[in-house]
Amino acid sequence: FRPNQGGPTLCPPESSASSRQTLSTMRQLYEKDFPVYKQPVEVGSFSLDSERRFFNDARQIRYYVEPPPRPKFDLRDGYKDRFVKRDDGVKEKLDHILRWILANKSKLQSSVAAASSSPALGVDIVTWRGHLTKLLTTPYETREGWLLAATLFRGTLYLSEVETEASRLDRVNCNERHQEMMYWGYKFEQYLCADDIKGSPNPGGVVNTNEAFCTVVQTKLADHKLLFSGEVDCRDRGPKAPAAPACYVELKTSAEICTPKQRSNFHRFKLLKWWAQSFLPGVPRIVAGFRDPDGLVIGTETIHISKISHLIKNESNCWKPTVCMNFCCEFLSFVRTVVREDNPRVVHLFSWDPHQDVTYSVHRDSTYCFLPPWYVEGMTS
Ligand code: 0WD
Ligand code: CA
Repeated sequence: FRPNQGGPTLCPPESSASSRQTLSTMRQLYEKDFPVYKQPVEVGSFSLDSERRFFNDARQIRYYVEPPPRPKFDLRDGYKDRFVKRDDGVKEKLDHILRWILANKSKLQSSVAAASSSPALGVDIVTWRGHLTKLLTTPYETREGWLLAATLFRGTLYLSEVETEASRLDRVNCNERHQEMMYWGYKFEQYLCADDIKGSPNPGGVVNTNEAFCTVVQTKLADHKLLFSGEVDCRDRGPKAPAAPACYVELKTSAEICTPKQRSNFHRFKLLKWWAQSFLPGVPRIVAGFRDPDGLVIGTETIHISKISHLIKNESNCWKPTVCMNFCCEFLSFVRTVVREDNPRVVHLFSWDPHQDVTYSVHRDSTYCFLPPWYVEGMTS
């Protein structure tokens, strides 16, 4: 097998990378050695406040507070009267990251060799961590496809997700039960996070999903220099806490595990997503709250990211980290061979549906354009 065996006219097996039209997502193709993935380094952070305004600082950071051994966290509390939900119909694309880049332009560029062939920013790819998570899990995804818009500007490739019609329908038709369950994750955070380093959580407060603290990290996947940002739930506040991103803690909720079948499903499906999301930025641990069907958390467990691969080893037909990383790496190579025109007004739209190959289409001056004029002007001046 070789990645990307398209139709014979488009892509004979011996065709060079530059003539590839599609990319296969078949798992077997990616069962190779784990690619080099450099330890992610935090290069900055930013905050979004209760009105979703951007700040080039860490004002929204929260501190992890150990839960009691037998918690009784009611995740339904406050859903009706103390919940401010972000308007997810507003598509922010890469805007917050771009604002951060502009605000830190000199810091980023100063670390780059003056060679004219290298990208002006000193990185090959700029995107959200969440987009990379989707790429990592693609070889194992059987339900939801994705659309990723790519634009090459001053030698750097920007990747920004486009909502699929299927996910738009899921979003607008989301039923009441599901809406409430999406709140549970945020409510759990409120039980475990303090706003101040010496403070305590305030479960009586308002949950506002506009608020976010985001880390910006730089790393390298094989020969791809990456700069991406991801939302971080909280940090370790102990005196011996390591430097970011190793001090960060990801918080998750999941249904209680009562049967061997449930445990197996948790390993095979949920841990894949959890691992991919935290491994990428170098967040070392997850604190998971296990809840009953009424939204009551009665136990928590710390899961170390580095131990997940051992946890899943006994599972038959399970996912493999190397497949995830190799697919992501090959996808980025594929995009970089396809997108050659350096132009903020050109978008290559990469599209994937389960059980299909990745394909793409080209769009000029279209509604898919996502690099705003203020960014293009700010980077050019
Ligand atoms: O507009 C879009 N298409 C996207 C916007 C796609 C992905 C992310 N975002 C925004 C989010 O609103 C958030 O501010 O980017 C930021 C987070 O980026 P990320 O860290 O790259 O995203 P991801 O890893 O998918 O999610 C991290 C956390 C989630 O935690 P859980 O534990 O549920 O995975 O960010 C939050 C959520 O807490 N989050 C969101 N919050 C509000 N609206 C959203 C969203 N659409 N997506 C993720
Ligand atoms: Ca979380």
